[in-house]
Amino acid sequence: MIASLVGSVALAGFSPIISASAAPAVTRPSDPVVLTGADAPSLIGRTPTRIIGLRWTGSAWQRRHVQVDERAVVNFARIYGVLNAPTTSFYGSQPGLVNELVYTSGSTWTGNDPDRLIDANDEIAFMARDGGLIATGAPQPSGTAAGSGVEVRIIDPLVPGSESYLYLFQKGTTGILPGGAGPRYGSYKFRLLSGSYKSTYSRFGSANPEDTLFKSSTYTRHFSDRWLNDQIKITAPGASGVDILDRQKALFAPNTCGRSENTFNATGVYGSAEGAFIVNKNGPVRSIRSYVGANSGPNTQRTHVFYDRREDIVTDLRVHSIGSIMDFFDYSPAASGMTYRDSLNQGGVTVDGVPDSLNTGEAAWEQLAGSQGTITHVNNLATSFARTNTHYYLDDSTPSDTQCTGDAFAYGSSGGYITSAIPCTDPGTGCSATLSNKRIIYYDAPGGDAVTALVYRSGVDTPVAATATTWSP
Ligand SMILES: [Ca+2]
Ligand SMILES: [Ca+2]
Ligand SMILES: [Ca+2]
Ligand SMILES: [Ca+2]
Repeated sequence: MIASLVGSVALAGFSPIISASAAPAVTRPSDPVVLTGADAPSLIGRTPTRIIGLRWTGSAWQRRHVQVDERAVVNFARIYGVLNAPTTSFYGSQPGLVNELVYTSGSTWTGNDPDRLIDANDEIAFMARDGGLIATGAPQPSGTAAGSGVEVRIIDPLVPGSESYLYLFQKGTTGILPGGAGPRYGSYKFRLLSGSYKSTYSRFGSANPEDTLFKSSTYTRHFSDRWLNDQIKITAPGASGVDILDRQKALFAPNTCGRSENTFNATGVYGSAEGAFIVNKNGPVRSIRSYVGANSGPNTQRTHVFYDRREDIVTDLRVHSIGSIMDFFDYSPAASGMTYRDSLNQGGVTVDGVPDSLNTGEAAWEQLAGSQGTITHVNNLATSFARTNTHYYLDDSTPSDTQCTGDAFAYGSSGGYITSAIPCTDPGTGCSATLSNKRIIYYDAPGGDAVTALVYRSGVDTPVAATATTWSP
């Protein structure tokens, strides 16, 4: 609007009364931009640790956090450190038959990407909010290699006309790089109580206690074993910072304790469990925790990606046919007083241990908000088969259902509950049906409401877009 006014005034021969304003910047404060090597072909063949990010302020270059995460298609027997694939069989499943594109690591049996340079399936990540102005006429940044520039144009399709630019360069051999990136956005400390992963991790039977922490300026998460995440503290401005989580839980059905996140870790009531880590990575833009193994689903995989204001949890079920499944967050008594709402119950109810009556059905989002902060889950369940997802909710300090794990209470317990039969999803037994859920969690200050959640929902449905082209001064 302003641009067209300026244009018409100028055309009429008058001096513009408003200076030509730049396009609005992309303002998705919580969302990342993730490019693959294939999206930025001129980065292919470069050394990951030599890639840096800069933005142009109009008068100077400023360093921004950028991260390269290598990936490769890896055989799951390799992830388990078992080399006689595909004959190895866990519960009748053969991880040696499974090959998936995963993050790689030399600190696990997954191993490093065979191609140690940036290749087509590696990812380059930074935050959308870190873009700046277009660097037209800007000089080559000091400390960077001539001819290495890549311009990434970022747009928010929900805000027509918006654009920001982030520039990627290769470090040069002389000169001092611009500064200004500030502290890393998060810190992930994988701490296995038994010692180092490759020399002490029990992949075939017993529990593997951890004291693992992710911390950013906005939230803290804690893990006590592979599948056991048991802490959420929201530390956004104004939030109380109390731990509102009992546990993220997994069950087949309420009151059915034969399988749970406890048995996924090991020594369930029917025996033991296999498990292994794909990767534990602490990075300046995002940290990544990815693992496999949930009882008779040795290829079932979960990946947490921790950004500073957002956590993505991707769960890929790979197991024989099962009757139903639940994936829900059970909050702690410290969540009392928060308002729970979801896409089917936008008015909300109070989390207080007193039962509530809610509409049921697959929830596109869920949220708890109070003085403790705001947590909004945006759900993205994808199945290759028809399903009925009724959504689970229980707020009851004296629940009649057995609390299979965690404390004795159900505070705002909520999440997906697929009540229809699930066909075999394990390629380790030759099956091809798929179930994947990408749960995107946003952590915010107190005061979130249904509008907050709807904005996040539409932002996930229409993410920021980025295009990379070569740049030179
Ligand atoms: Ca790769
Ligand atoms: Ca690579
Ligand atoms: Ca209640
Ligand atoms: Ca509980």
